[in-house]
Amino acid sequence: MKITKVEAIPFAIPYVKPLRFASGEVRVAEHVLVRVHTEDGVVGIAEAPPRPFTYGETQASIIAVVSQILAPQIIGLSLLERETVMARLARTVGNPTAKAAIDMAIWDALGRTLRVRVTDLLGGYTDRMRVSHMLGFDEPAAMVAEAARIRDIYGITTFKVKVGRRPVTLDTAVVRALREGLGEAVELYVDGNRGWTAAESLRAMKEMADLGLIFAEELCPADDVLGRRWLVSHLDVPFIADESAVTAADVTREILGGSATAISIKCARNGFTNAQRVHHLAEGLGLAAVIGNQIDGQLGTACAVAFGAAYRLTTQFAGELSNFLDMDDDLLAEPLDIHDGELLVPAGNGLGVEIDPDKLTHYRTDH
Ligand code: MUC
Ligand code: MG
Repeated sequence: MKITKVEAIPFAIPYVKPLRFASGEVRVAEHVLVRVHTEDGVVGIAEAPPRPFTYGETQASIIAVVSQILAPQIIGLSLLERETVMARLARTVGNPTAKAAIDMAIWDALGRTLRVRVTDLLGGYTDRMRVSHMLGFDEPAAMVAEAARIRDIYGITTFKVKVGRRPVTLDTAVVRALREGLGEAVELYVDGNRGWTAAESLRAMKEMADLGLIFAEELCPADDVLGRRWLVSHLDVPFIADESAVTAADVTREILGGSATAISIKCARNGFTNAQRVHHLAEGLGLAAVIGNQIDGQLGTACAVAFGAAYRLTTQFAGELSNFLDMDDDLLAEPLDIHDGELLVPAGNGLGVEIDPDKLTHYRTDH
């Protein structure tokens, strides 16, 4: 089970519908496919999505750190030595999605080697998740039409609405239009990606008090320490820490500091090994946890559903597993299929998904 090679392959797939939010926008999925090879001829796969506005990584930086620093430190280790892999990767600070993709590709290779699904190695709680769809910035009517389309085609009835624009009424009007247009049968929550101040956030939440929101996420920066604590203490819905709580230590700081009351778990930035740490911490603290979306492609989404379905806690709420629907195409040989508002964990060994070699040749950008 020794690791013999780690590849980092850049690819680019355009979005049909770019996603816009307070901290940035994504028009093309310029991700990195990571492949971990073993001496047994097994290849594990995962994808790293560069999000410079969230973690400071770029496609080029991910390739450089994987090939120049991280890969040489883990070649020769066994797939079973995942704690050793973690310790070696931790010698390099930052670079969360680069490290996460290596970790998840190792789990995939382990599942393929043992002929079991990763989701069963992790926890095996269930075989599916309810899906929540993220709606990027647009005019109210367009966002209602998009949500209705996603509901009608895929049966999705939970929507995370991007907010954080100024004036706050730009966004509160959207959320009101969604509630009026889609009715009480849908679940709605909002994510500000740090776009508002604490005072703007509270004003917006008061304006939306009658709209039955289930969560508010990262409305203002966690670095506005007292402001954020003040905001959270005035809310009557759980406040999700997303980009402010990447590691288990961050989660501890944000929660014990009163700056959040729930968390987003994103495999794209934690891999499975650190996502387990965050999950177990959340469970121990009694927090709600939502499987978040790093604007993942289908491979990243296969990772997210494998993790989310593995535990009771992460299946309590819909997981953000559908934004690959906004992409023009994908690398997977067999596309993921959302219906009746659910995504099933793919059935095969490891992550249960394969890369289509022709698609990879077409979309890779290193030749
Ligand atoms: C999200 O939940 O914030 C947008 C920026 C990012 O880092 O992730 C996405 C979705
Ligand atoms: Mg978020």
